[in-house]
Amino acid sequence: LDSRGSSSSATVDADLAHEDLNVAVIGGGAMGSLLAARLGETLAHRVFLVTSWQDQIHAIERQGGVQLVDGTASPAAATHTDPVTSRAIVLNAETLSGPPMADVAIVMTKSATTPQAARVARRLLRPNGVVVTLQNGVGNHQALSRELPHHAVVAGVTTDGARIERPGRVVHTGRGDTLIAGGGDVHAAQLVTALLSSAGFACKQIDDQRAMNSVVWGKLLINCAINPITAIMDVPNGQLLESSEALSIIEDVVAEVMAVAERKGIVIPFEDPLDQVHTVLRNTAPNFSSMLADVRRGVATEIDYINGHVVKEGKAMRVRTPMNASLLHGVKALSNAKATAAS
Ligand code: KPL
Repeated sequence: LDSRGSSSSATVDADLAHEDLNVAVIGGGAMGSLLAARLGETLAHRVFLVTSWQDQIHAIERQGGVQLVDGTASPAAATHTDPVTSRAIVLNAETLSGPPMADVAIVMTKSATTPQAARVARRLLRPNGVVVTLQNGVGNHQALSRELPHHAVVAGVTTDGARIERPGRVVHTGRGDTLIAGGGDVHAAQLVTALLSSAGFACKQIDDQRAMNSVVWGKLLINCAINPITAIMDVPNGQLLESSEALSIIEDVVAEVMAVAERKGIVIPFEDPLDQVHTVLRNTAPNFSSMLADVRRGVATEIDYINGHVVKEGKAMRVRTPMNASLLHGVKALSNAKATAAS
């Protein structure tokens, strides 16, 4: 565990029970909306979704909450199931006011905007509050620790899938696993694990010294193997299982990420990493990866924080990462072509 990851100076009030918490979810994309909806649906406490996406704010205010469609049973379920409206109060990230009221702030924004999200978290969190990152990419828990040195920081990863059907409505497209590591504050990690478990996520806490980097690199491996290929092929996750070319690229990507992680002394938290990628592809088969969604919307992707990070670390460690480099360049070229076509 690196030094920043374990630098939280606050410990969580041991009397806090997850049922009594006020929870702020920062970031109104698919996974942020899913968390707010699931937490608001099952728990008695107050859930706030903090976003600057105006259409999302208006839709949630109009509906009185986030609409949630459970499509986890089968792709067909997503089209036949009526949405439930889950209690969640929407807050505009740009006009926050009032005293700090959150006990837990879960950051769900893109990695590129973590510093801004951290400032929102600082504005919302009570003195003993906990900040959690369940974002894709590497370096988020360090960035949060820098901005929030007096709060406990918990890092986690999730392989659940979600997609925004329209502003204010999210589809839970696939069940996965959520791993939580406290980086020195075991009680904070316990609280977050209890919170997410009670909202129906298959959540497990891991506590060994290297846990934080381990869970983050585990998710990094999955994102490296799935996101850029789905973005380039323009297909839902499950379709990669039907393509021998995609499966062979995935094998190379996984081998490269494993080699870099090994050289860095990071233990990937899966018995069989390649099999884990296949499991995530099966569990989130109808899902459009976040990177494909970004490419389609013409917004910046997280490629620099995913395959780009592995390429950078590989160079520093003298480990070759040609497949990750190809995917990095492929996605960048795709985004540039989209930008040129739009201008
Ligand atoms: O994290 C994801 C993403 O799309 O960013 C996966 C797990 C691949 C689900 O789509």
